[in-house]
Amino acid sequence: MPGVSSFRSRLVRAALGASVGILAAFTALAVAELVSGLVRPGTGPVAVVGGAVIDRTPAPVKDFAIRTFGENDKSVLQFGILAVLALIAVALGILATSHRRAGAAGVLLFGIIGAAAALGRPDSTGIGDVLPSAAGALAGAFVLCLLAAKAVEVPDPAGAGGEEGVGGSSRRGLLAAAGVTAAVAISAGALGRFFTDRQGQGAVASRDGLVLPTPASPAPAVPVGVQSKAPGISAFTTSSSDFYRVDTALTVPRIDARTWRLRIHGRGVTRPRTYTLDQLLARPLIERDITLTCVSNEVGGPYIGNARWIGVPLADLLKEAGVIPPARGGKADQLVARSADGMTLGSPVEDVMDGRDAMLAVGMNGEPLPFDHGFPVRMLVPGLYGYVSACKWITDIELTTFEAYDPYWVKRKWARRAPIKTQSRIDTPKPFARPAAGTVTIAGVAWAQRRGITRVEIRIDDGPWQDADLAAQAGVDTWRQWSYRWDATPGGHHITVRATDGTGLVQTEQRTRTIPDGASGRHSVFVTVT
Ligand SMILES: Nc1nc2c(c(=O)[nH]1)N[C@H]1C(S)=C(S)[C@@H](COP(=O)(O)O)O[C@H]1N2
Ligand SMILES: [Mo]
Repeated sequence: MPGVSSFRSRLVRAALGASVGILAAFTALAVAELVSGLVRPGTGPVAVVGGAVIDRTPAPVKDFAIRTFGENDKSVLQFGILAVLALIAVALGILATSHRRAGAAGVLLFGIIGAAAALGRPDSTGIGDVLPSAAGALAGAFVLCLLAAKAVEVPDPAGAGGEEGVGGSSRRGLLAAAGVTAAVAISAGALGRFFTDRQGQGAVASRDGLVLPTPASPAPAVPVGVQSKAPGISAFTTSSSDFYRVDTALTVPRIDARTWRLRIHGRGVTRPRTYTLDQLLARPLIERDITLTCVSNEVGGPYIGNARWIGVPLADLLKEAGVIPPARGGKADQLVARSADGMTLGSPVEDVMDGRDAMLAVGMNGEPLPFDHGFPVRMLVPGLYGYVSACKWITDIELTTFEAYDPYWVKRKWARRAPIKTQSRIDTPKPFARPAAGTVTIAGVAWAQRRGITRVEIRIDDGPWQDADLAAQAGVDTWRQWSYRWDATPGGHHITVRATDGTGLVQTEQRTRTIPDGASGRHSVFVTVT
């Protein structure tokens, strides 16, 4: 049966080609890992292509990814990239068994894509960043050609070649070459990881060795009564490990505090300066409870947290640099913060200098900032959403104008100016909970940073608004807890909350999306009382 036999032999060859393709791709990634580990960690092809994908993802899709995958969104992306690469590797491997040059050209094309992505990264330091992708692609193409040549020598197992002789030796030759390749690739990859980790260890050591000075202006003891006793309510102070994380960094920057620098320059800066961390730490530090909120937080969503931050007052640094706030005739109205990973965020200079506790934070909940939250230094401006104020891994502050420059998110259609909207959230009961009839405690948080919360009301179904009990207010920049004892009757009920802020404004009923300047509307949960 020649038809069956040739079909089988084609199948065998395809399977060999596919394996060769996967091995070539693996080698390419491993060599790229080694080179990036030696040259500059974070410039490997998966990292830079992932970064490019994140930057080009339309805001609604990004929002969807954050919502759906939460803080795993980046693992999902990395897995997706690897899955796509594997499929292409299989295709190129099969192609290479008949058209070796075309297969190799395909691998090189991917090297070019990786190199272009590396150059396009906002934190690219130049042509050296293409090395990992270039070296990986060359190694991959070489392995593909070598093994594809050996694979085609392997005869059809069902054919006349037999088990011994030519067939056996070519099979052994392919296996040996594949084995050596795999061993070399695994070693290269492991060595690359080692170099990358070693760089990270310098950063870890610098963090471990950092002792935060006692703040000159410590935060007042957290007032008694800010924490409601209602079971199921959020903690008043969010622990650093529970604190939400939102950023575009595929791999979290690990910066060595000993080599870190912050530059302050730009329009109206008469005395530009560069600071080391020690210089910042030698200044009088403040400690404050501040609630940070993400503009991507849906009504009722989790992207809000309250921590105790230690930092350097930013307005003082700006004054020393010669900056004058716009209201007093200053030339710059926008402060653009840049991070080590190339992020840009723009805050109104007026807000930073109006007396609020805008700071360059070095501590979070009594410890140096965690890497995830911006070690060694991040910016915080109470009252503004994170994307226009809370630059993590900050390295540069440039004074400019809103007219002259649009930072990262603004280029992606988010608002230039984004003060935090008055909002409230029901923490308990959870949506679709089935509490027993009788007294049910409804509780949650409300926030209107800079304005504070003066009233929270609860409505059951279409009933009247009823005042909730307010926990103590720690300050205008923190959220405030509330609770309400509900005499719950059997059946399905909608619970809705609304807050009133310190200006007397009642949280709007009008629903808006998160883009362009934050979600509005009222949080409501449905429960079935049994
Ligand atoms: N370097 C950098 N800083 C950043 C971001 C980022 O993507 N990169 N995201 C901002 C956004 S959108 C928010 S809401 C806050 C979140 O800070 P957190 O992750 O510490 O909670 O960081 C801000 N600072
Ligand atoms: Mo955000």
